[in-house]
Amino acid sequence: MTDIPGFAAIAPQLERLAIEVPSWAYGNSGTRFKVFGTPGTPRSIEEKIADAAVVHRLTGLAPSVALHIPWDLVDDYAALGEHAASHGVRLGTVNSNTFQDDDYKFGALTHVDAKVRRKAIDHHLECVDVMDATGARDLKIWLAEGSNYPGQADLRGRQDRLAESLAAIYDRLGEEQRLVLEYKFFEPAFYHTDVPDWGTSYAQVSALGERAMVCLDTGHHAPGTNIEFIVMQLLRLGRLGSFDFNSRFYADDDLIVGAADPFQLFRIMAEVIRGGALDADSEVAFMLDQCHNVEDKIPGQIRSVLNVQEMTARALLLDRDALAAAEEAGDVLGGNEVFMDAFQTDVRPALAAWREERGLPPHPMRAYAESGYQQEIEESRVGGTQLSWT
Ligand code: AOS
Ligand code: ZN
Ligand code: ZN
Repeated sequence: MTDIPGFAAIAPQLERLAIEVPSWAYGNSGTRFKVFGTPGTPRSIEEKIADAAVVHRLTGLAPSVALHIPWDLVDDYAALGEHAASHGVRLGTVNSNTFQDDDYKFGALTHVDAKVRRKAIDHHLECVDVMDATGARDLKIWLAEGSNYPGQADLRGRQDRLAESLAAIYDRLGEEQRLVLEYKFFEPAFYHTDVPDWGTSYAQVSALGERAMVCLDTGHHAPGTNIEFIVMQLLRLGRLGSFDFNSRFYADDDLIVGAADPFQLFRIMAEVIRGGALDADSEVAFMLDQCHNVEDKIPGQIRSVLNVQEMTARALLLDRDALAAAEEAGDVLGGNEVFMDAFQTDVRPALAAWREERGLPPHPMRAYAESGYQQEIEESRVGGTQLSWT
């Protein structure tokens, strides 16, 4: 299959890699300056799912689609689930939204007014109803809450109210369901954010119970943060629930994962593997959280899952015995060389062969370009309203 030593041995773990794609990645998105419309953009959640299914069909890597409520609101989630199944994918994580309602200007789950908190809690309970209907396991919560000026808010009071609100949501979960709390160091609030870092998310979810976990979005850290250390620590503590993969040059750029810093993605995947998150019994969810502002969305998603697969394969090739020997011997540069050898391995030809063996196109990007799907949706999806990120 390949002349890369050890490649055949990594196949079982590689086989397990599944990356959930976000429904919002298929809609138009942009910055606060401009949202560019792209021909062929879906006009319904059904069309988003059809597009996501193309990503899975060509890569074998993306079997599920994350929903966002209320953007993906429908009357009948069982029917939506059947629609997904008929396209060869399933519905995944349900993402809540407390960032687009005027009532939440000064907070949602942390708001000083109990009525506003109740409304925000009720929204999450509705998300759990959706999960019941679709069979989703995870409720992912990202909160746009915080303050812009010192003195604007009581930091401690907000943290206490957050704990109470999260407990009310957690209580509603079924036995197989999980709450996953995402952290982000800033934006839209600029002075303080109520869940700014993994430590706060960890403290909050630990207080809830065993089915509450942390979501690590790779774009949500200050520049220079050692993200793989956080991955290691959360896995060590048994609280890494999920990843939101993307990449960033400056802030929360939501660019294609692995585009800005492939080496960082490799280092993250090395800790994922070291911490058992690719083992057969792992419950860690791998998701994309990206927006494709100027590139075509479907190939943007294909490129993304391929990038994760490539860095996973390289990280699986890491010679752990040689690494451990070098580390124990205090061989600084020897250990680094073992690490870099794995990172520098070009796994693309081996992965192309691996795909062919599984009946997948060896070059999914090329296969998409040649499939005619892009032209087809550009021609057929006229009329109606294209969906956008919000
Ligand atoms: C926001 O910055 C977060 O990354 C969220 O995970 C996500 O992008 C948003 O909630 C859309 O679902
Ligand atoms: Zn995210
Ligand atoms: Zn984000």
